[in-house]
Amino acid sequence: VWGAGASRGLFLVFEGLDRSGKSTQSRKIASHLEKAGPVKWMCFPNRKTPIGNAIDLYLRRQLELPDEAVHRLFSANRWEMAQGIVEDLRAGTTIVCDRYAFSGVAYSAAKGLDFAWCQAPDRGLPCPDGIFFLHIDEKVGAARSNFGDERYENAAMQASVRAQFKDQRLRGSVNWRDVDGARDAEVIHAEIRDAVDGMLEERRLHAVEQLWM
Ligand code: NYM
Ligand code: MG
Repeated sequence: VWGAGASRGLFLVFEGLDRSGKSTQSRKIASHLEKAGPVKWMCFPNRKTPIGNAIDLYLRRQLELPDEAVHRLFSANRWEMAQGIVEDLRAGTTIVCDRYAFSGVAYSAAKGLDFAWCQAPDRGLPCPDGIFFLHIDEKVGAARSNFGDERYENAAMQASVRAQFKDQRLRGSVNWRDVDGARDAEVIHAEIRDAVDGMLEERRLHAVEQLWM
């Protein structure tokens, strides 16, 4: 557990399937929060680190890796940022993050890896103050999807990932909110903004906790 304080930053995570609007919504809330103080936007995978480079090659099908190995790389890519996240939060910077450990588990478990095994390497990471899960149903997803040729960007995989995201082992012990992602972007943003403004003062009084511990 890392120190609480009235001035610490908030750690907000956006999760969902590919094309669910995470990038749009995470950037909108980051701009909104910038009016109140320093904000950093980040995403996982962070393709810029050496581990992230390997993940990027894997996703673009230029590198073959066993499912177990790439799962550990995705997790390591979060761990290499973890200390920096805690330091930023303590220094008063709010962090808005596009995908985190929840994607890590959902995508790997969707490939058939054991759910608890997938969760284990991310235990102990900084725990977000809020997770906004942008839910889109099959039909909306199919209508929106203009999938590229990255791995996982196909309807069968997305359906399987969607099912994994429902698992209580992901949602149970964290501040998880389902957001209907099928609506107009401004309407969704207004709902998220109200939720975040409502949690601002309350969450800061809590220490930054450790995920799934
Ligand atoms: N992904 C993302 C995983 O499989 N495991 C993880 O831990 C994370 C963070 O990477 N299809 C997958 C989900 C996406 C892909 O992410 C790239 P994005 O946000 O679509 O660029
Ligand atoms: Mg994607």
